[in-house]
Amino acid sequence: MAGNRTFTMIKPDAVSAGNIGNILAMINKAGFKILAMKLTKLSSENAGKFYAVHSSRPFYGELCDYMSSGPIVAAILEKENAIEDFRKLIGATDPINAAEGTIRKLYANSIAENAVHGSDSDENSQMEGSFFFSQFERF
Ligand code: IDP
Ligand code: MG
Repeated sequence: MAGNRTFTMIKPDAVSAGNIGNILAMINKAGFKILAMKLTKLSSENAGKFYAVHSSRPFYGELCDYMSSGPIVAAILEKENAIEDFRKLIGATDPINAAEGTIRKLYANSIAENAVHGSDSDENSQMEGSFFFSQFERF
């Protein structure tokens, strides 16, 4: 249903630090239901496609290298007001500016290695979910 789904990734820094379980627990505790989930890895080509919207930004190369540097967890989440509520749960892009108790405040290393992704709109959530999951992999 429109407005009730978002797409997330637990990024390579958080996976390698052993924080998959902690982050999923926070996601569950905040009331999100997991509709699809997998441990996977982006090739640098696919990282480039996923983040094509940022291709003109100065950090694009660094972002693609980082996002393809190790395994990630990709997931589709469901909750009322999912996009906005999930952005609140993860906190600001730069952990220095993230509110206390948010995922990024607790687990992000830096503005670049910031532990999690969260979609910023219904349209992007649809596109991002479809990037990783076929209709047969969603519940
Ligand atoms: P968001 O993830 O909070 O939506 P965006 O501005 O969409 O932030 O940026 C996408 C991702 O690019 C960020 O999550 C972060 O990993 C990376 N990024 C954003 N700004 C910078 C920067 O100034 N330097 C390095 N990496 C950045
Ligand atoms: Mg964004």
